[in-house]
Amino acid sequence: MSTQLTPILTKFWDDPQSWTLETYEKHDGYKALKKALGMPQADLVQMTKDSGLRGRGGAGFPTGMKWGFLPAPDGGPRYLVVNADESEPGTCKDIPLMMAAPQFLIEGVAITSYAIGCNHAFIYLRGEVVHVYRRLLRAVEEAYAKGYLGKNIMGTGFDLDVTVHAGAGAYICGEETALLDSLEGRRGQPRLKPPFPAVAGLYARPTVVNNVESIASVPPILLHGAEWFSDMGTEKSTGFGIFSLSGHVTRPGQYEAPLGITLRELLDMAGGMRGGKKLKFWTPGGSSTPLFTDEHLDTPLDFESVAAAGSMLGTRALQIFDETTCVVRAVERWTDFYAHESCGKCTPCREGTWWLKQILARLEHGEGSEEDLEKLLDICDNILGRSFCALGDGATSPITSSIQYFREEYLAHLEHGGCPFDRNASTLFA
Ligand code: L3W
Ligand code: SF4
Repeated sequence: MSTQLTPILTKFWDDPQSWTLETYEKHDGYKALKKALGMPQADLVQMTKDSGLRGRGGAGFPTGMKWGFLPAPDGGPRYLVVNADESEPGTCKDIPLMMAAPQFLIEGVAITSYAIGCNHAFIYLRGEVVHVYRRLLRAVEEAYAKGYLGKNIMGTGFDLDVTVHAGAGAYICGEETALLDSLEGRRGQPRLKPPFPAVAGLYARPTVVNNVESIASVPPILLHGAEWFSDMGTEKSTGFGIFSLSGHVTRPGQYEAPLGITLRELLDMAGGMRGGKKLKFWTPGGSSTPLFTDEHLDTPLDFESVAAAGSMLGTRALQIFDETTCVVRAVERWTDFYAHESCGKCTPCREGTWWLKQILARLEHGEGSEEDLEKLLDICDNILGRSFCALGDGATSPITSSIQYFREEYLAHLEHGGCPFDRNASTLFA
């Protein structure tokens, strides 16, 4: 796998002033917007379709197709909402991108807004990251001052306002319809789909909701062409993406590479496993995606190959765990998170995640029974496909996959009367 074409979005992150508009302009910043404003809007949508860009927020839905779902203009407003509510455990790509090079996002917002006929775009950011909020406000301010946002952009007659909105800090607000409710000032809970936001989104108007990295990828695609992008990656998972590696790796961080790269190759880039230890398990796309093991080191990290191997590419959040980690403890920690973040709207997830948490806690402490494993699987079966949104489904992934690969380790807790791992030997979950 060649990684020569990357980095793109992470190219100048090492520059101490990487976040300024001046630095961005030195790296071809806003040339793509200038080009876009001279093109018919339909051509921009077509170019995005031709590039094969798929949503970088987890689901991988084709971006150009989503834009194409908007109904014909009726004279009323239509909106672009950027989902910057990055909260999936292990996912740390959008926040670093917005901190290091926020203008990629702002330029992408301007191009996308023009393409879909939107004059007011929103960036919905998770509430906890006040430093990112400040950085985005500053970046938007700089873009207004330079005439890249506001009235009559570059003298073309195109007007665009951008509002940065910080939420109150709830994982569920990363679900696009809960995000829209929250943005409208209501409690963030998922809406029934359809109608999809493309038809009835913010204030019941046609709305495109896209992830930060998806939108930030638009300016490079426009500058270099759809074919340049689709030549990277695989046939159905084109282009590049930011892979965030965390946990037991020598150099955790963000690694940009064409889709289809493998964990083995990414580990080479990241200096290998920390302390030369052995890989035990990992998440290909955050904790909502079924676990992989060392068997999957050579699985190409594209949407199709990861799905064929039984998981999901998700947000490319690779959380790496070595042989010193107790998988039951890791799964218990993730399940605590889901139980806490369940919005409570539907019974399978609200009640189910609570029970999963109780059972996992007793197993981890060696107080359960072998029957508890079947109970866990039964509850997961009652959540999966029966919950109102993807949070419920995601909560079951670490449990079912860990029992699939590490049943013996669950049983060892019962035999040992507690966790057989030495907590002090692991740098995680101490
Ligand atoms: C119009 C249609 N639009 C689909 C749109 C839809 C949405 C997109 C994908 O979940 C996943 C989830 C997490 N007309 C349409 C249509 N759309 N059909 O396409 O929709 P969907 O339902 O497949 O997925 P989703 O609800 O967006 C996202 C997984 O990502 N994930 C979660 C990460 C969490 C974060 C975070 O930290 N905030 O990103 C990680 O793997 O499990 O499966 O826009 O409207 N006919
Ligand atoms: Fe809320 Fe969970 Fe139901 Fe989603 S699955 S609506 S988070 S209770």
